[in-house]
Order: sequence, then structure tokens, then C-alpha cells
Amino acid sequence: MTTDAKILSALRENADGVSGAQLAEQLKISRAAIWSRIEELRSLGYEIQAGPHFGYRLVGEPDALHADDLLARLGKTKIIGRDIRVFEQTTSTNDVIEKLARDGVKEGVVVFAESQTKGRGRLGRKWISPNRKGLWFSILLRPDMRPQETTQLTVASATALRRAIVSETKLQPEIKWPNDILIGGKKVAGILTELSAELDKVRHVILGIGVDVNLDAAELSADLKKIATSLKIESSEKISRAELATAILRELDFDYGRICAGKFSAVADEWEEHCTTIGRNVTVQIGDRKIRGRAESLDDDGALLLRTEHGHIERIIGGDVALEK
Ligand code: BT5
Repeated sequence: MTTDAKILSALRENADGVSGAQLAEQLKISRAAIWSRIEELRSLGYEIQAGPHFGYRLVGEPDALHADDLLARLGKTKIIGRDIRVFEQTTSTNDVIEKLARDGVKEGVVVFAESQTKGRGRLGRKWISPNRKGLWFSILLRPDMRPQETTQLTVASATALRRAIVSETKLQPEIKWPNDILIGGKKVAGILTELSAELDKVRHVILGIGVDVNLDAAELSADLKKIATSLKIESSEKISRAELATAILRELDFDYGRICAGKFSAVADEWEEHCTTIGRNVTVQIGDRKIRGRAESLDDDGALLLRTEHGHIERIIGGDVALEK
């Protein structure tokens, strides 16, 4: 943890205030150094009061993501979030991670961007990522897996996202196979899993996650308004992006741990419990092909098993699922 992250942690743990002398001793740096770090944090928008009786007290936080702050809030995780980087603007956070992957960076690194100029969905579709309104981030993973097993990671991302949203809001999100989180039938988050692999072994996986947090209805185009929403629109409350971000990373770390320990079936059970796709009649569009049927369950790799109109089981690993009324 960096010095700034340690200072923020100490300030949060001591809501009534903590003295400069205590901080200096805890962090093993001089009181002058503490003072200069406090000034730096203030310049980033943290409102830190100083007084002779209470020392330093954190009274306000900026609506911005800071790597040190996220690390301090997250605490210790096994893999995901050991290294966090925040950019003001990127093309796509998946591109930044791709570069880090090629440079040999360890798995678990997370890149957030306050805005993306070329945020993307699957099949090159556009993902709107307005400044400071959502969480637009990507994670590098290097799992010991076959390429066809990586759908497990999309499934795990969906369960982790759902749990984090439940814990940070009063909302009840649903999961739609394979990569959507919906509230009241509208999309509030999407997952883009990209991988680099040899024939039967994954080199790395990039999990790209977009969550519409504090967007107002006016920020969604007329077309998007029909299919998308945000946590703020649904709950009528502004949500702390930093809190939600760390809750998501913690839950993801847990689910990635479950998968690496060979416990995907536990993740799949949870997924099926909250998935609106299972048990429904659906139409799956894969390129030019349309398949209709009843979504029955997930298989061991996270693929969707569809009983088609003709009565046989079709295994679906991609495509767009439309739920029939
Ligand atoms: C997805 O694709 O749902 C995956 C979205 C992943 C976005 C993250 S953000 C961080 C990382 N960096 C990236 O560049 N991407 C990832 P798909 O299922 O193909 O859905 C795309 C469709 O969702 C678009 O065609 C629009 O109709 C709709 N859409 C676009 N922006 C949206 C938004 N902010 N919220 C909800 N829906 C949106």
C-alpha cells in the first residue's frame, strides 16, 4: 500500500480524527512528510480538516476514482486488485490491459478509466462511457484454463457484479445470459471477455466491465433509454463509485478463487438462481443464424443449454439472447 493509501485508511478508521504524531509513527515517516501528503490529498479533492484537538479528520471525498483510495478501501485480496491503475481517459480499458498483458504484467491488475473514447461491447459494438458517471474497467487474468472454459469467467463476473450491487444498493438485479445485468428488464452493466489463447491453453483473459452508476436519464440517447438504465435512475440515489468498485473487486476475487479451486459448480448454482434466462423461451441470434428454444441450464464450461423447437439440446457459447414474453 502506498503512503497516501495508508493515510486514507487511517483517516477512515478514525472518523473523529487522528493526530499527525500518530500517523507519523504508524507510517514511519516524519510529521512534515505527513503534512505534505495531506496537502497533496487535499489538492485531489479530499476535504481534510486539521485542528489542535482532533488532529486530522476526513470530512469529504471527491467523486473521482484514485488508485490509492481504491487500494485503501479494498484491503487485501488474493489476486484481483493487487495492482490498480486509474486513467482520466482511455480509448478502451481493454486495450490498456492488452498492452500490460503483452508487457508481462502479473494477473490481477485492474485498470479504470473515468471516461473512454472507444468503449466497446461485443462484436465491435459501441459502449458509451461518459466521464465520471460509471465504472469502466478491465482486469487481467492468467487462468490455467482451456479457451472454451473462459465462459466461466463471464458467468463469475455476473454473479460478482450482482452481489456487489445488492450489497451497495437496495436494488435486485437479474442476470441475462451471457453478459448482461438487468434491473427491471433494462441493462445496467455489461461484460466483455476477450482472450488470447493457443489451441488448448489460455495465455490471458481480459475481463472488461461497464456499470452505469450515476448516469441521469438525459445522458442516455432515446434508443438507449429503451434498453438501458443506471443504478441512480433505479434507486433515485447517487452512489459512491469508489465503494461500489471495491465491492465488485472483492466479490470477483472471491469468485475467481472459487473457479481456480475447481468450484465452478457453486458459482453456476448461484448464477442460475438469479438468471432470468433459465426456464424461459428465448431466441438466440448468432451471426445470421437464429435459434429458438427453451433455456434449460448451464453446462460445466458456462455454456447455455437450449432445448430447441425440434427437441434437441443445442449448446450456445455466444450470441445475443432475446427473452420471449
Ligand atoms: C456488452 O456488450 O455489454 C459489454 C460491455 C463492456 C463494457 C466495458 S467498459 C470497460 C471495458 N472497456 C471496453 O471498451 N469495454 C468494457 P454487448 O452485449 O455487445 O452490448 C453492447 C450494446 O449495449 C450496444 O450495442 C448498446 O445497444 C448498448 N449500450 C451501449 N452503451 C451502453 C451503456 N453504457 N449501458 C447500457 N447499454 C449500453
